[in-house]
Amino acid sequence: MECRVCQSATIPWLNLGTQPLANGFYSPHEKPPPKYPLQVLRCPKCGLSQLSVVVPPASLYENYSYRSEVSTGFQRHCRDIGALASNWNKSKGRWLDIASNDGTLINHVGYFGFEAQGVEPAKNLAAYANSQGRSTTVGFFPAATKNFDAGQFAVISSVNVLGHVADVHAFAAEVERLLAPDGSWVVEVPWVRELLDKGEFDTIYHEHLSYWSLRALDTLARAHGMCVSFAEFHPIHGGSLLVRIRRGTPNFTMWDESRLFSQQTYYDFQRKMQARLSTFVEKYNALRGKWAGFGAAAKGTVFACAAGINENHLRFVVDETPEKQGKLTPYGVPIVGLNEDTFLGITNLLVFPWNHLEEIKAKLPPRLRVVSA
Ligand code: DWN
Ligand code: ZN
Repeated sequence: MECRVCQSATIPWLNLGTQPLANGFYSPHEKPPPKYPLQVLRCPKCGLSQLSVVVPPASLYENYSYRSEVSTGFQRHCRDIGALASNWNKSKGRWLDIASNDGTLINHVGYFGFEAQGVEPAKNLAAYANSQGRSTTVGFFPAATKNFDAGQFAVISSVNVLGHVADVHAFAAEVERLLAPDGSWVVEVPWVRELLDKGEFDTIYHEHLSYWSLRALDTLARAHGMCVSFAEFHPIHGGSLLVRIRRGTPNFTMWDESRLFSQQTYYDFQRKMQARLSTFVEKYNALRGKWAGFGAAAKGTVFACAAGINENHLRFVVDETPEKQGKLTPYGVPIVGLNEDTFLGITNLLVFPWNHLEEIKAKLPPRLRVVSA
């Protein structure tokens, strides 16, 4: 299979067998969701990793249960993005957020004087965003913006989106068409170097088609007359690259990503993944009492399936997202909301979204024994 960015031949490095869709929550009267193969390949030239199979996007995103505004950490992060772009595009103007979810980012950048709008494929989320006054067009980018005038946006953002896209060249070409001559494309992606260093195997699932290096982002930008001109590291989602892409060839020195090109890095990853799983199993077996989970996160599905967790191990999983409550996780555990009685009778709690651990801990009764995935 060819690299979707630079067309080099790829090398397989991880096989996670068959897995359910990570956000495949289902009602108690429905059948459990189907499983698809989950195999990862790497590009020896640009450092991108990608999945071997693309699940049709309509089945993943037309109704989507993940809501950005549930995390206050993400809300703060939106302000940081707004402040950065405000500095780059001092005369402000129009801002397009691609895959804008519930409109959390467009809501925040509005405070910086931008006239912001979103485009979002999930009908449920777009309807919610519009009901909150966050102007949102329903549809997949790039098809949904084909009738938009060229060159009209001072800023285009795609925060945690590019990893979900199969045809990244069609995506970049449409960004370039819509961007004002001195406009900025703000891209945020989880950084594959962090994924490998920290053994974040649970961020690998069917929605995430690509795992980006800085070099791969720059290669994509250059294929469309643009280039990376700024990059910053953010701890969000396990360690992300926040990048500014614009036209021309500004002076930017690439970061060190040499270990992406060594096979040893990929062997080491397997060891880190096994170590995380066995640490959990040891803690689970050592702590007596009743267990529940917190966070019906996509990454929680991958972790639970790899660890063999099911309804015999966890009474329920708590999640504050209204769309997820009342359903079952793809690994068969009921999802409940959070109130003062939620943890009655529970002694141990497995927090799946380790990326929000501190925010979640602050909401828990101090008597609970908390284990992070
Ligand atoms: O790329 C993606 C990222 C942005 O988000 C998507 N493919 C899907 C999703 O991944 P995830 O589901 O692993 O994301 P989170 O943000 O780690 O999920 C956290 C879950 O925990 C959400 O369901 C919300 C929930 N939560 C909660 O109920 N109370 C989270 C916090 C912080 C809370 O206080
Ligand atoms: Zn490549």
